[in-house]
Amino acid sequence: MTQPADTAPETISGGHLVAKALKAEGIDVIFTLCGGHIIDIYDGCVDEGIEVVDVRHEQVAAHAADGYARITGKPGCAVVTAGPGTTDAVTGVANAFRAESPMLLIGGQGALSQHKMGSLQDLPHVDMMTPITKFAATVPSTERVADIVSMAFRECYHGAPGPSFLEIPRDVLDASVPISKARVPEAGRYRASVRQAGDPEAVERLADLLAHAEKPCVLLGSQVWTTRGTDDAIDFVRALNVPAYMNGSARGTLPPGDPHHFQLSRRYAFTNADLIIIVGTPFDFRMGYGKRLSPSATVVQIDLDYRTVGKNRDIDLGIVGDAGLILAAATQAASGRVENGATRRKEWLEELRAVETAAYEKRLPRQLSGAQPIDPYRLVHEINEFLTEDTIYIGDGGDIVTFSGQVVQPKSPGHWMDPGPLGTLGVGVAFAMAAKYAKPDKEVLCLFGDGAFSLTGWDFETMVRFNLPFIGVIGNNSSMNQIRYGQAAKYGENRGRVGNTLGDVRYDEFARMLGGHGEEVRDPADIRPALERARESGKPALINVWVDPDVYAPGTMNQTMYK
Ligand SMILES: Cc1ncc(C[n+]2csc(CCOP(=O)(O)OP(=O)(O)O)c2C)c(N)n1
Ligand SMILES: [Mg+2]
Repeated sequence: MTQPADTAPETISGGHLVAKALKAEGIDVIFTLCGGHIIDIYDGCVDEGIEVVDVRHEQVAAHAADGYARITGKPGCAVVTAGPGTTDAVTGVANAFRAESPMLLIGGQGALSQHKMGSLQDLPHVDMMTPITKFAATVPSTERVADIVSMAFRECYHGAPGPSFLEIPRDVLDASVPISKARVPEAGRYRASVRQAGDPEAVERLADLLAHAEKPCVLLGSQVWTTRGTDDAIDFVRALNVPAYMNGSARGTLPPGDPHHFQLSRRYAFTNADLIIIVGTPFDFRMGYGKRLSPSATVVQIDLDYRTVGKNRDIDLGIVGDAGLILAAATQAASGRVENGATRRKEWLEELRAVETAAYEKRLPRQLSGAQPIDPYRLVHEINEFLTEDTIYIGDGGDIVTFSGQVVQPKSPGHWMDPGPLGTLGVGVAFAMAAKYAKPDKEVLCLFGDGAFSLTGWDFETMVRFNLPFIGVIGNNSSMNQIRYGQAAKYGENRGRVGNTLGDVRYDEFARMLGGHGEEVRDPADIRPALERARESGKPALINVWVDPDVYAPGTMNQTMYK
């Protein structure tokens, strides 16, 4: 029996409930590649004013959601279809998992009514996603759609942030239910503040350690940016006169040239310091699993995740919580003391500055090299000189990005993006997309290896379609050089060329074909003018820079990443 129209309850479909829940979280864009299983979400986005950015590969959608989270501080969202759409996005979710980036991937699924009957694109998505997410679930009914989306966001922020996954069966998504039966959590009312202050007694102990330290140093890790603890970190290093090193997303916390900004003397500092404070970064391969810290130093570790503190290496003091809050509390606790140790450390800072300057001067001739083919050091030097305070820098590649890690210094906080510890090639175009979308007033520059670019480069077309100008630079050595080095070293030059050779591809022509700006550079003197012209073009741009294929980064030659 049908009800007369004027008494019929107001109904809402699953896709529209998804869009309402995204809106409640403050999300204004989804990154997606279409499929019949998910179209009702698009229709909901139209109603809620959420933009749909459609990409050409689901990996890019997931990386863009990760990038959006890093740039905005809000979770990112990617929406992909069932089966291959979801498997294509796995790499992006995995990257966000290792990088502690909060994002939600929504995947389609066959109808519940066809569960396990062999429906189109059916796969056990939740089983696949469980090990690489903080939360993975199936939405069981239309009434619960918005509720479970809000649950997934809550789970993204448990401890160190990370990705969540939801699959929504097609009949659940397409069905309409009375609005009164659906739980629709309201913006700002379904989760708590995630800022966690450190144990006050532990903070007092940290202040004590600082008061007595002669040679302290601090490593500001990615969580300093994740928790937006930049100002607290700056206050801390200045008030207590502590030399600071930065990694991952925390690069740029202090500007280059700041008296407490150090980069090239890290190993020396870790070997000679008496107090080492590690903030918001794990003892993983990037830290030599903690083995490279002086065995006699007092080691303090601060992290959002209880499981990270003390993992792989013993520590003297562990504090769980928000980097910014804890550093601010430590500054305050130490400032109350008659002697906080700050003035005593003048010589230590001078000692490190001398090591830093010597390392810089040793490398400078390479950075200014006029050699052809171009020395990669010259390319990354030119990029570093070109960056402004408003340029977001992205690195996506092997050896060429290893070079840039030593030379490129972002000029502002939150202006450095790298894949993180998963080391995923192919994040570049996606991160550029997210960064330019979220911050249209910023300039975005991405340095690619030619291998890395070719993994996801077709989404350059998406940048053109959505008018997202950025400056892409390809360090083109026609090789997967970072891998080639290890092969040549192990098997000899003759056998070292297996599986790592790329064509001499004109990526500048590829850019032009897709409606962007493109230039080729062979002479190092032409790098700067080409960068300027790309900036002026106002288009997505690729500068194809031919770099010397037989020059390797020191990190690659030491094979540091495997040690
Ligand atoms: C998705 C993915 N596949 C493979 C690798 C292994 N890998 C690390 S570096 C590298 C070579 C990258 O080549 P390119 O981007 O051209 O940079 P180059 O080392 O030549 O400067 C490869 C294949 C990876 N990290 N990620
Ligand atoms: Mg290469």
